[in-house]
Amino acid sequence: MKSCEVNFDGLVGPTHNYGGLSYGNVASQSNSQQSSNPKEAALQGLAKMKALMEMGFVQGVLAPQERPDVAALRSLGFAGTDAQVIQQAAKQAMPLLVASCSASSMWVANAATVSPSADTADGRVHFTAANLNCKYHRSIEHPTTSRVLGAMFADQKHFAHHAALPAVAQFGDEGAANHTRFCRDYGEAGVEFFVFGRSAFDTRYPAPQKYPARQTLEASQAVARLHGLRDDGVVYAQQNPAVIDAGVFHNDVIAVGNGEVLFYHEDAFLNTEQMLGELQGKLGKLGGNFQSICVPRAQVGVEDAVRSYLFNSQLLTRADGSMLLIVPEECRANERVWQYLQGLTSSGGLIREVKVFDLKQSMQNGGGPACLRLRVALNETELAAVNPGVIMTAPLYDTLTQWVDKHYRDSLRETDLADPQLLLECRTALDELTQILKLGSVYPFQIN
Ligand code: SUG
Repeated sequence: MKSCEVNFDGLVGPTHNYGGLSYGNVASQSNSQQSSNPKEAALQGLAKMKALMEMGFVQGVLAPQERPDVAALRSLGFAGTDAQVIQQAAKQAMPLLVASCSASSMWVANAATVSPSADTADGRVHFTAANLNCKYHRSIEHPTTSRVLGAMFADQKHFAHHAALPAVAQFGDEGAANHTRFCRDYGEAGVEFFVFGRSAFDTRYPAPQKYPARQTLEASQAVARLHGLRDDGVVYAQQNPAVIDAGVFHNDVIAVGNGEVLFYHEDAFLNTEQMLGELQGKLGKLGGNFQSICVPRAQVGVEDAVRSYLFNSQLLTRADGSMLLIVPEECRANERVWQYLQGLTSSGGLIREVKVFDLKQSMQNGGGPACLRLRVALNETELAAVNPGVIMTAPLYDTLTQWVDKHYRDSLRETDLADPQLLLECRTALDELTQILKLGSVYPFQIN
């Protein structure tokens, strides 16, 4: 049976703003308080989805969340009508209002970890929503994420959904941003590669000194157990703590994998040789031929990688088996990175083409092409079982761009977040969106 990898991209929500909420994420910190353009952000994301669809890839869309999250504010003691809750929070605790307004659910690589049916014990596709518990503004995403994923992948015969792990730092889980899968073919059993930043219970593993390591080994192991993965089909590796301290807050900022290929920076991991050997051995047992492309620090430094998001790219397999890299505009703007990419594609190696996308609105919050998509490998039967409303088509693209034009503002500053009208705009837009994407009732304002 034919299988493929579907990219479900996060649709940017109407409250996209620069809150400076993510300590350890250089872009989020340095663009804090700038004016954002939610309309442009959503259209940039949609343009990428359309381009991939037109290249022949199956493309999906994942809905944004209701913001401000009034229920989250109520749970922190603000009371009264929704408008009063927002206004009190603005007066007494602006950082909490900003967090409750974040459109961070757009970075759906952090929505969940997904294991394809060929890897799991019960032969279903497994999803574990990420608790994102390192940052308050992200920790409030998972209940709605679970409902949205449930509405997209509803058929229990094919899809199994797990609730987020316990919401404590020891089980900090950031989803697919620290997870890659290697395989010969998407429909065959593969090797799932879990990268963690620290161990919560084992002091032998080093930890970064400056910035938080968001993903723990114990969280990754729990996800592998929940999904029923075989020991032979799993490799764990530790991120180099020094690169976390240099701003690599997720592994997908320093490495990307697809098919039989890992594209990574020389400084990305600890014990790299051992890790590569294990990946080669385990994929080899499944008949695969693991290959790695290491970007030397002498050519591209970690700082250039963080600034350009070279590795936050989408590595895609084309119909002829060759590979394509989707990178953000910032890669072209960086001389060393662009030179490296020119050399890479002209060397006759696996990666033949680079395509550049303008995702500046998201990039300024530390979200590149890879952050914006959740990968789900599906066979034909499973793909047919996905809610068809969320699969991108030319008419859906047109409808969504019109929807964005109608509902989104083209400028948003921190002071605008205190305007209760923004909540009404967001709810009106999302109510329409659930009808467009045929999701049913998934948002708190639709349920309560
Ligand atoms: O969690 N930024 C996100 C970016 C997530 C990128 N995802 C991946 N690498 N997969 C984060 O740090 C910034 C929000 C703000 O500052 O307003 C933010 O949440």
